[in-house]
Amino acid sequence: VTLNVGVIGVGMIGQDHIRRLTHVLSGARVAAVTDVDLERAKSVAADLSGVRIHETGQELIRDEGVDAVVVASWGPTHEEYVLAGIEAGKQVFCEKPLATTREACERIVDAEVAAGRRLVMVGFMRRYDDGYRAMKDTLLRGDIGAPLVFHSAHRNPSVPPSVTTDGVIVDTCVHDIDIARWLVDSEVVGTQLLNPRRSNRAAEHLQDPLILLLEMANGVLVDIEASINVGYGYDIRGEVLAESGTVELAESSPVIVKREGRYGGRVPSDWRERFIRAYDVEFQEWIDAVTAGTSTGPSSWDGYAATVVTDAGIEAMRTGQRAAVSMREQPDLYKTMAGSGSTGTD
Ligand code: NAD
Ligand code: ISE
Repeated sequence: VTLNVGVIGVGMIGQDHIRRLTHVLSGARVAAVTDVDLERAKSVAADLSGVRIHETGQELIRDEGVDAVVVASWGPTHEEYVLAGIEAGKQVFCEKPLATTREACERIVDAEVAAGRRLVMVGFMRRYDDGYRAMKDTLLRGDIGAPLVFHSAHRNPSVPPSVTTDGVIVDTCVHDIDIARWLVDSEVVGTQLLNPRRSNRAAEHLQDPLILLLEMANGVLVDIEASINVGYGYDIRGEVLAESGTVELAESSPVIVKREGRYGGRVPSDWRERFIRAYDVEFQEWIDAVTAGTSTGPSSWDGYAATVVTDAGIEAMRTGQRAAVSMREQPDLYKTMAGSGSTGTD
């Protein structure tokens, strides 16, 4: 059985996902694409065979030849497509963030609960990364005792001029927030934003780097350093200090080269290179689950939980004060979550 997938938004990650659905993974094919930039949709479709081009995302979702939908358009547009996917009863893989505000995420959670079954998976691919999985296994085994502090650094080589400081919290820190919830198995209850000395490499309007502090319900403290103009590469770092040891991500380079009295390895150039395997594993799990008529992975609830924190992070930035984080009661639909990417909460 081949799953016919429709892709909404064929920019950087949309094209990367189309490549993996077409050439890397099994059990799926791209049946339709759309983009507000129709010329871009046409040029992407030209490299594929038998792909329909739709003028709108809504039209693509209604296409009877589309079994499941990938939403890879800009964050503020996710809500309308995820809601339409749920209404059509189709499984939706939505790139992060699920939506850009708490209210939008709540509307999605409400619609999915009303549908009575899980239809949405959110693209928090770090949960499928070998490094983070090994960290989680170490913590679950209790080898180093209970976690106390999680240091997370998220460094991009550079960003387009359109990126704002709010966007860094909503689009970049959201990964660290999700992985913090998953690793230490607890919800965020408060957040603060700290502004270190600004990098000369950053555009005038940006606070770069920034530090977002998270207080978890189980007492763990998380510091997220987001630096988006480091120049030297795409560098994702993570270390958990626990009661009797630490666990941290290793460098991602598969080899170390020694020459002329020095040693070194490659720093990835961007997220596509750093998380290439994680995206593959994430998508294969989604394809397999959807084909089997089940659901898997980070849920709308996880998307909501992360965005509630990014909303609070923006509030903390505006006020300069700690912002409390409160979530609504978790609906039963999300209490028994299937799939290796899912996590329970406190
Ligand atoms: P991009 O700008 O390269 O591509 C987005 C595409 O969506 C563009 O082609 C744009 O024309 C199209 N688009 C915008 N609004 C649309 C609409 N209403 N309907 C249809 N198409 C629309 O951006 P990107 O870097 O590919 O990011 C896309 C999404 O993927 C964002 O939500 C982003 O946060 C997420 N993303 C996730 C990761 C990850 O690591 N998981 C990495 C990059 C991007
Ligand atoms: C981008 O949208 C991603 O999701 C990348 O994983 C992240 O590193 C980057 O900061 C975001 O802009």
